[in-house]
Amino acid sequence: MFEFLSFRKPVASSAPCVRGLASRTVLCGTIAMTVCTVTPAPAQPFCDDVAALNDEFDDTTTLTAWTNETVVDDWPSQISILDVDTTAPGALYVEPEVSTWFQDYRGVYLYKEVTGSFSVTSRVQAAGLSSDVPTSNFSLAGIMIRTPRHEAPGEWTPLQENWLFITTGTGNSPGTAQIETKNTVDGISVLKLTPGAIGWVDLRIDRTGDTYELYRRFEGEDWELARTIVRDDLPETVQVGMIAYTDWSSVSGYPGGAEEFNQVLVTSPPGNRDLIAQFDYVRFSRPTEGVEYAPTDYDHNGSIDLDDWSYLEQCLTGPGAAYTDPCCERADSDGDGDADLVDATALLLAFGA
Ligand SMILES: [Ca+2]
Ligand SMILES: [Ca+2]
Ligand SMILES: [Ca+2]
Ligand SMILES: [Ca+2]
Repeated sequence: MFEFLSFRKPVASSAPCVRGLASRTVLCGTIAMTVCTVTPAPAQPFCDDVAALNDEFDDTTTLTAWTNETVVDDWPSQISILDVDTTAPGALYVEPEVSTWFQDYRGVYLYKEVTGSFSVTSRVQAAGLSSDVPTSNFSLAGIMIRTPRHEAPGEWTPLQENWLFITTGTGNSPGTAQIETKNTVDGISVLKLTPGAIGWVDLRIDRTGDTYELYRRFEGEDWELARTIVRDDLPETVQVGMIAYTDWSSVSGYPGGAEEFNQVLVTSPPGNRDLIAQFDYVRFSRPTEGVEYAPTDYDHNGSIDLDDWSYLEQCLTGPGAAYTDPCCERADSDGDGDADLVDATALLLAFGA
């Protein structure tokens, strides 16, 4: 924590410090000094490397850290309104145009790339434009993991989509809250719908190696496993992010199938878009429980490579000198309390193995 002084005339002032900073006033003769207190966020242990991808959506500028899947490859944006900490304070707010994530169809997707095993959690609300639950079928929002793919519209080929997701909103029963999970292998989707809940719902996907566990948590309840999916075809580095889509009837009624639909923007009317999606946060972490890592997979990402050397470097203490950062327990492959040449040699031998 540190403090700084701001000087002003001794007049009443309602906001002497910039937004969010605590302040107290000290009088020095006729000069009033405002002491502004800055409390930095707690330092992130460096072993939680993916936590750097977290977004609490309380800063309008963080939107640029997310890649918009359609725009980056020159497809039409299917977004009507999108902002962070603006329409909905502390949240990412998005209203999608007519769109869907099914088979080769693509909807709104804002993602980051993540390597290795991880857990992603988001707090999501999917409402209609003027109702608690959307009234157009398959209007949902949630989190998706996808095999990276970059093709301009003219280069597009069918049956190449590989992804899985969990969403909240309404599916085949418009106006009724539902949870949807969907697994798409080479452009063929298998979906499941289960009862949902109105309002904010927590969604989570744990990726451990090739296994994906999709969870949902309703207000005041515990996490419940919605679906387990095993995919050995997804690459080590995947896209992870937020999806939103609405009004399947208008999508399916558009002539020409996915290839034609993905290249146009269907506005409403004649469409019936009916989704307001809000994301309170998206948080990432490395799995810590129930996962076995190789002794020299120091950064716990499932592979042994130069990144593990970088990890060890941050911990090197020399023989017999104990490390202090708890993250360095991982870099102590022989468990003797230090990170030294023995631990470095173990890594080199694992490279050659
Ligand atoms: Ca938030
Ligand atoms: Ca590693
Ligand atoms: Ca040692
Ligand atoms: Ca050691």
